[in-house]
Amino acid sequence: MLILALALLSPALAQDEVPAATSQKAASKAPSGMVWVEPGEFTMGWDGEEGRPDERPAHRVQVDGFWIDQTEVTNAQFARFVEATGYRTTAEIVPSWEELAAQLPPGTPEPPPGTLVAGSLIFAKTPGPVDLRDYSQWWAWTPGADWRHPEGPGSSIDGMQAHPVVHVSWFDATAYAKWAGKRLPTEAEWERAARAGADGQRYAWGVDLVPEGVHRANIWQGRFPFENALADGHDVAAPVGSYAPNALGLYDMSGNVWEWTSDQFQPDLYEQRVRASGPGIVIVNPKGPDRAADPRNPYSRDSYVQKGGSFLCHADYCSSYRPSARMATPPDSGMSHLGFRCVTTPALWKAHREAARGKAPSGAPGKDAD
Ligand SMILES: [Ca+2]
Ligand SMILES: [Ca+2]
Repeated sequence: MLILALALLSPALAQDEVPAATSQKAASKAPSGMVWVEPGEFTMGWDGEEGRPDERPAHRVQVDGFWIDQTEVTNAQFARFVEATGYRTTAEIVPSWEELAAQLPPGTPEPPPGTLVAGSLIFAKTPGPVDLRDYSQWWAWTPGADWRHPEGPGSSIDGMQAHPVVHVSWFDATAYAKWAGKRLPTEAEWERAARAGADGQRYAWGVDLVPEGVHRANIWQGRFPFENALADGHDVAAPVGSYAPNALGLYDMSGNVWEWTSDQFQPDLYEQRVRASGPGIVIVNPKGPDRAADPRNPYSRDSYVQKGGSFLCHADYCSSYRPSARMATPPDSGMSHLGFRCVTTPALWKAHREAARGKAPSGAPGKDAD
């Protein structure tokens, strides 16, 4: 089901240079709604008991400083982008057979003309217990579902301006980020921001899932995927910022909706890294590989990492609200529990502001971003 969409070429991400500004200066000049993450080291991945093979081994990573959105991108924010640009999301465009075939086993017969339709995947509770290995039982391909119609035709985002935008593909998220003078975070940047200095801990806030009885994330309680006990107060996505932030002031880095990153997924990536660099070596500004090797999507060249888990994550099922947990889907995937947030750097932000003012690009003499 996750491969029902476009297999377009990946647009190149904006490349920015290591910021020359000091951390203090950068922190004091944060773009609206963003916070500064200091350059530094952290432990990426997790060797603890809940850790899945693709989270191992934990290894030391260093990333440059960057700003990151405090919240997931909201419907209101995404609407401004669409109004300004006329952008149409992947879920609103009928996929072509050529694009779809590239993600399917060779020899898959072409469907009859007119049967490919625009749409997205919507979560639907099952009537009762199901085999949790078969996620097709709780995901429904829904023609007409898109970011403005999150539950399909007839639904709307009226009154949901502060909810995270969903049904956005990686292409959509990347396009929004570029328009906003930002980019998607690398997986390393995202995980460093989520951990917020709490190095080597199971959760962004410590070692207990519900410390002192206070829910710190919008996830799933009860029996997945048919009975949600709602102990955290929300059945599906909540307005951004409904739960306490982490130590950096970032909301919903755990739960609510999954968040796209700029990195391609390979399940043994961390083993490869450590093998290539040697044990004990700090890996600087890692980025994903050039192409994915995703067992969930074996015919797709591209599959991008998502982080943070969602309102569907359950302690017995995936526990993906841990900062080290990894998920991935092809870049054309839209789902009702998948959104994003952006990062930017002093260099990238300065270039954006100059472009907005119609000035010469970064590097020209006499310019001043502020
Ligand atoms: Ca919940
Ligand atoms: Ca999230």
